[in-house]
Amino acid sequence: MFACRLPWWRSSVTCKSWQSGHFVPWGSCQMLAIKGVNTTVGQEQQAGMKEKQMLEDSEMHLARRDTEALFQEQPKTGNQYLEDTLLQSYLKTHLPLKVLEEMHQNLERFGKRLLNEIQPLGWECELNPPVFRQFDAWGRRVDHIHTCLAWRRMKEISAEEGLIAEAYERRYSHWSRLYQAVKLYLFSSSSGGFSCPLAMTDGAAKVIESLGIPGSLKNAFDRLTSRDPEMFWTSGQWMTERRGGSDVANGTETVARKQPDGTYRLYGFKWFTSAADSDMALTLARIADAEGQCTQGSRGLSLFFLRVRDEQGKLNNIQVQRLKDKLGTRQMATAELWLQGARAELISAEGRGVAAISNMLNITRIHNVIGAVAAMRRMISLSRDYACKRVAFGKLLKNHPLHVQTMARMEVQVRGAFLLLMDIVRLLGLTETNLASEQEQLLLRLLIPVAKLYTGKQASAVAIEAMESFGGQGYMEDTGLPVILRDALVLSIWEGTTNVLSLDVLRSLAKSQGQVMAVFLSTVKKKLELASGIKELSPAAQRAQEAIGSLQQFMTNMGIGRALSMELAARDFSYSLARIYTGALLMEHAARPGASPTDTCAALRWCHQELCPVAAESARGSYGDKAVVQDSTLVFGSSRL
Ligand code: UCC
Repeated sequence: MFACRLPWWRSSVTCKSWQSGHFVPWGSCQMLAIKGVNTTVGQEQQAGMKEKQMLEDSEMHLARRDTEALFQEQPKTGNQYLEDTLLQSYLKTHLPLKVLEEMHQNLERFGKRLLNEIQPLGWECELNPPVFRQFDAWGRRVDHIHTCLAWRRMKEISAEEGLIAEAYERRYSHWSRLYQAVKLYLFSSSSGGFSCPLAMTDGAAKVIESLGIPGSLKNAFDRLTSRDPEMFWTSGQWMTERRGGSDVANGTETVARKQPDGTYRLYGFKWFTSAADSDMALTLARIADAEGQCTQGSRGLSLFFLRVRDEQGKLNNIQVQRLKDKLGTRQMATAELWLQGARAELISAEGRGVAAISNMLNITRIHNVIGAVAAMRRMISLSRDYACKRVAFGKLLKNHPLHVQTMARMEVQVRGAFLLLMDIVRLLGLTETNLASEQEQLLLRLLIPVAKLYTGKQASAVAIEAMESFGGQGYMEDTGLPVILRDALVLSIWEGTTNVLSLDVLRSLAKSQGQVMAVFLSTVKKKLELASGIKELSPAAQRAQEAIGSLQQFMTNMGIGRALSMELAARDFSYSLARIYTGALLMEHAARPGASPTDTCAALRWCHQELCPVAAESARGSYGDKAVVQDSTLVFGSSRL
């Protein structure tokens, strides 16, 4: 019965007990022999029923016990704040001591709360996605979006932790924004998708604040920025209509009709409304004149505020058509909504809707960067822990240099992205407290789309790479790893795709008549000056200097006027800005007093990559007329041209 047959693929370790249906490792067969259990066919025929049963019982027992011994260790993280040495070194370098001490205490506490309370809730949100019920049992239309308890608890926790409030109370002056961003960064990958409504809530608060908090919006502002869970509201950002999400100027069909009391009623179809369970929303619509005519294009768009439900919970003349069936962010309800006379308030100047909502977009894009850095950090932390536990080919993964090399490459990426994020929220904080120079404001305008587009791509690449570092386990749903990947994949899509954001980079150049580039170059050069004087960093500084030279040469050759070529170069141009600026930040961090050799190593490695791809591609003729024809032929074949 126990004749050990070694499967051909595992000749040295395992054997199979086919009769029992259990997979018995090789060691178990030997143990049976040692115990004196008779396992030959002849002897077994003489055994009574009782003995046979005993034998089967012991086989079951051993099979299970030995299989259990084969279980792999689960990767875990501890207090995320305490484990994040780069975050801590950044705060230590930049914050005034008193602010640092207060923040440190609070972040340590928050790190514990994330581990013990918030992470399990986040997983609950993943397991219990929102459910849409259109009709009640009696056929009445209810359009109810049911969210789970954990999701609603996330909303309360967000208020308690001041995840929005912190940025608007400004108790740490310009450092408040950075502090809020750090908390959101720690919260993001445990939040079960709640980071999304928080992004839009922050964006809405920013828009209202930038309008001077008009009396009619005071209540909304107070609620969006409240620490009281009973008071706290979240907001949606309803921009995308059925003709698409990028070309807002031409795709928006929603019409606003003015009412005798000065309010408006909105009629239209919003095709992609995230966090549809939110309390309020900001949305774009075209105001119809007395004849019912609307101005088309961007100049016809105005910005509106609306409540989603009234005090009794009744929808504001809104019908939910359905929930979106998304690849990721499934914890969060994204809906298609019919606006059928939704009561709304005009909050921008007529025809200035896009300019007004761009305040919101810039904030949600920063949140996107936060989400990207957080996803990368979480994947790498889990992968690092796994590498210290998992044995393969006779040793821990951490003792396989090739495995560690792959992880180190990811680590360089997340370090760069993290410093870019910190620099942006530092600039935002200065701007919001009127401490930013004009140059710093221009730099912020340029860096937001650059960081959003670049870190979105990094997050996808790092999440996939990190998933691979777990082998097959990384692909298993119940490890929680695929969720992180799925949720990261949206980061390069929503809030503007990579190409749309590249065009926004060009928009910032055009609007400032090139001033943003002058500020960019002078800022980078200043950061490099420090690094150039440090021997270990000088090769990186040298490469960055060369990249700046190439970038300037490219811009001279191209000239701002050559619109088509510049548009073709927009993506590579934006990547060049991201790589050069991030390289400068890594060098700056490595040049500070008390920097470690690891900081230097990260800066050097970052600068080993092609820092100015736009110059390299330009030299290859990638932006000329010939390239345009070649691109088309490659994609569509000559017959379709
Ligand atoms: O809503 C969505 C999903 C929600 C979920 C979000 C959660 C994220 C959280 C992550 C956490 C993990 S998705 C929908 C997202 N949709 C977009 O992002 C739209 C993408 N499209 C664009 O960005 C386009 O480029 C548009 C809409 C901005 C283009 O509109 P226009 O009207 O054609 O553009 P114009 O004419 O160039 O700009 C109109 C005005 C100009 O100002 P003036 O008139 O003074 O010159 C621009 O300078 O708007 C100004 N403007 C800006 N200002 C445009 N963009 C900006 C900007 N980014 N910053 C400052």
